[in-house]
Amino acid sequence: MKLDRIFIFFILLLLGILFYWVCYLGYNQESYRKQQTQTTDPSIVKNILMSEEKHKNLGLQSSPGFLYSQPSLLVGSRTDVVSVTPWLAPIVWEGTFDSSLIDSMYKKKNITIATTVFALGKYTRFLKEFLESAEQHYFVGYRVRYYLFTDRPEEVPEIKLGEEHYLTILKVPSMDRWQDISMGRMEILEKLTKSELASEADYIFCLDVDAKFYGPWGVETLGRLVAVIHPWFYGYPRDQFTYERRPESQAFIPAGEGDYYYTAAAFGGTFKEVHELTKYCREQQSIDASKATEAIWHDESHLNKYLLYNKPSKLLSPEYLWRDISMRTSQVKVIRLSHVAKNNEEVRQNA
Ligand code: 5GW
Ligand code: MN
Repeated sequence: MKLDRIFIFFILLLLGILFYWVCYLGYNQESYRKQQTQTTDPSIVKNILMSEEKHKNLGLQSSPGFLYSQPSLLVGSRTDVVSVTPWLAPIVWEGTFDSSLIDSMYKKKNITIATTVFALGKYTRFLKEFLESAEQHYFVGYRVRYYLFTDRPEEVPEIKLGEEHYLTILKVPSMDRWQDISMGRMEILEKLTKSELASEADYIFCLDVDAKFYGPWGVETLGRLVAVIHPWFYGYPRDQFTYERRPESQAFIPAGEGDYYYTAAAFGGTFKEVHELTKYCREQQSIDASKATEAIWHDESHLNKYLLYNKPSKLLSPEYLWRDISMRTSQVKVIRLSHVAKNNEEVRQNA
């Protein structure tokens, strides 16, 4: 009788363990299956992507009912200038685009434009006019993040920024020699375009600080790799461009080669492209430096070589970086950004 009870007790215990084991196994398999479906179901992945990246992945879309002038295939609004390169990149001049149309298309895309500017030594004096005028004309209505590199943060003026425009001040060590500033700038841009900041913006422009905006600079300038035609040489034959002509420099461009002469005072594009460009310039400049060589126009010479063999996807006419506001020419109908007059001897004395 006693033995029977013990036997039944053991049977029940065994059944209990078995039941627990079956339940546990079943639960585990269930959760395993759940995990599998979550990570392998492509529609879920796609849905997440679509909701976050929808606007950015789609091409430019215009809206039904939005009216604008009919584009013509027979009559161009500009006949005095060329508005496409031989590799079919647009050259942006006033009159070649409809800003209300492109604004209506880019407004849907929720884009951010990073903008870098360097103000070392006495160049901080240009900041007030540069930033104040930018706030009047530069990507008004779009999200802009300025990254200002300076060795004198205390001299950065208080500027009232427009809606969705932000300014980050980044302190850098002082540099006196132009060679160091020129190469240091490329190195900083190379790092910035590879940093986590790259995920905070869609496009980047790198601009000189000794400049002032006088007219609109907007989404017509956006592209994969964007170069600006230098305001002095646009009518010149290529052999008169101030390319580096000495073969001992990495920036050497042989006679007979060349498309346009680009300025180093303004360039841009996507983070990936600007990273490649600035990395190249920094590398070539340091090879030159190791041979005690310096290209004739520093970073601009290397930038021109890069852009000769890595064609920009969009070119901006000299409207986007003019010589001087008091100078006029018939082709430049709108001056958007112009160098300000500066006393080189005075501002370049950084000591
Ligand atoms: C520039 C030339 C010689 C020595 C120093 C400089 C310098 C350049 C400087 O002391 N501080 C400085 O911030 N820069 C940065 O480099 C500015 O952003 C400036 O706009 C840019 C290019 O130098 P620029 O404007 O003097 O060159 P150019 O060819 O437009 O006259
Ligand atoms: Mn300049």
